[in-house]
Amino acid sequence: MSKIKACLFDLDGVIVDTAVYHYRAWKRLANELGFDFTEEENEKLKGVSRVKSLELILSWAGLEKTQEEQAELATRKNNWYVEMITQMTPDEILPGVREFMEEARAAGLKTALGSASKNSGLILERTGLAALFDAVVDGNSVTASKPDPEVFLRGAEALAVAPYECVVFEDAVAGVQAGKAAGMKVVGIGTEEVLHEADLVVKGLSHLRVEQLFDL
Ligand code: B16
Ligand code: MG
Repeated sequence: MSKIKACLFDLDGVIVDTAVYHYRAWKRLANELGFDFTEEENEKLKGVSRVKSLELILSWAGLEKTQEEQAELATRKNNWYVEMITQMTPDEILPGVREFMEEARAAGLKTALGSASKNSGLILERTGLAALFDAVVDGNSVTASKPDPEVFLRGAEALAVAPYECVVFEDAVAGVQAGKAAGMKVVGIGTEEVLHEADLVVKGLSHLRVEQLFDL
């Protein structure tokens, strides 16, 4: 008998591709401030909190801002981002996600979201996925950013299961590290080259069957 009892899903890059909206909004902010950043630099923002993302972007441009200015810039970016995600539809759910979650729930597994985003509620509502989650832990309820395990430990707690009974699904290196630091199994969504610390790597949830979780 397998010990796996729950699935903890990251949001951006696993359930939906909101990275493209984050990128557009951060780029618009950078351009308004008179600079730009590369797509390669943008990769470093994945899975990282809003405040930390802004700090990184400003450091790439060599800009220093006061706390008040930083708060205003983060709000400006978030307003553009929220404008975009408000237009999201269920068509933007990544391939195989709904089917995998339904299969997991039918197999008796519990499900939770473990995301750094403070906008996860709106995204789950717009995509119609909210009802498939037994618990949501996101940037509104955690203080430490991935690779700290807090978000996933809180997810296990909310589902009343032990960490070793959970599988984390993550697309970011920091997220894979957070899952491992929590003492959980981790399925990386992406490439083996980048996510080699995961227990198993697949291209997307359409390439995975729930029964494979029981062999991890
Ligand atoms: P927000 P995840 C993360 O989502 C994104 O990957 C990251 O780019 C973003 O800065 C972070 O959420 C915070 O998002 O500004 O909406 O609070 O991958 O942890 O689901
Ligand atoms: Mg992610």
